[in-house]
Amino acid sequence: MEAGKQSDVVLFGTWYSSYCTRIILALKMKGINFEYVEEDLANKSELLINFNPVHQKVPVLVHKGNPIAESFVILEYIEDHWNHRPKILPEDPYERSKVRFWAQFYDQKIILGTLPIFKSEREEREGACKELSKLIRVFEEGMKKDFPGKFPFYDGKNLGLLDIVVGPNACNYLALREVLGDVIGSKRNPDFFSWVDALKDHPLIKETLPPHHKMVQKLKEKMPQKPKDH
Ligand SMILES: N[C@@H](CCC(=O)N[C@@H](CS)C(=O)NCC(=O)O)C(=O)O
Repeated sequence: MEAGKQSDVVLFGTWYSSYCTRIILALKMKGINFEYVEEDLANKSELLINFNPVHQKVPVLVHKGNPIAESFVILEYIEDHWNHRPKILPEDPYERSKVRFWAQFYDQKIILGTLPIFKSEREEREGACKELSKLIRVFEEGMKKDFPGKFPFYDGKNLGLLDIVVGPNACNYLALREVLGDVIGSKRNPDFFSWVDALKDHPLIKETLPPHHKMVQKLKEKMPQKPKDH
């Protein structure tokens, strides 16, 4: 942050991180003005490390000088603090618990389940794709059971916690396909991807997601480098 340029709400983020896009979506949805500080993760700022000494990761939201780390914690803080604006979570405690459960499943199982696809090749990659597709199927079935008649439950207007958690990550699936081929998509998981396609058309998501070509470039850079032949 530059001296003399202080806002009540400051987000430290990295443009290609879907964890950070979640926070931008929630702030925009609630109409909260904020200052954005772009972090270079290869050369993190001292401010970021001071604000998030435990994980040293983005996103970090600083509100009136108080740092908040971890995207779920930040989303819940935004919901608690600016509680009069459009709601991210349902009112009913049991409904809230189900939303939180599936949001965590998405982070802990599906996002992590994508990593082996990057790291593997040929048959091994095909196996990793099948495993990911199975996890997405568990998610699809769970959502149908827990939110009967509502999945894909995005109502075309308001985004809820699950849209905010899943959208910024899953909406990049076309970039992933451009880099790795037909690894994920509606052929294997039609319900999930029809929801993701609807989310991709939401105006707030459209204006907030990084451009497709930049995402493709970033994914290519993130691919493990093969050793060169001598
Ligand atoms: N569990 C964290 C994950 C955040 C995360 O993995 N951030 C990545 C960018 S996508 C990061 O800052 N990585 C830097 C590092 O690992 O050193 C959250 O939900 O906020």
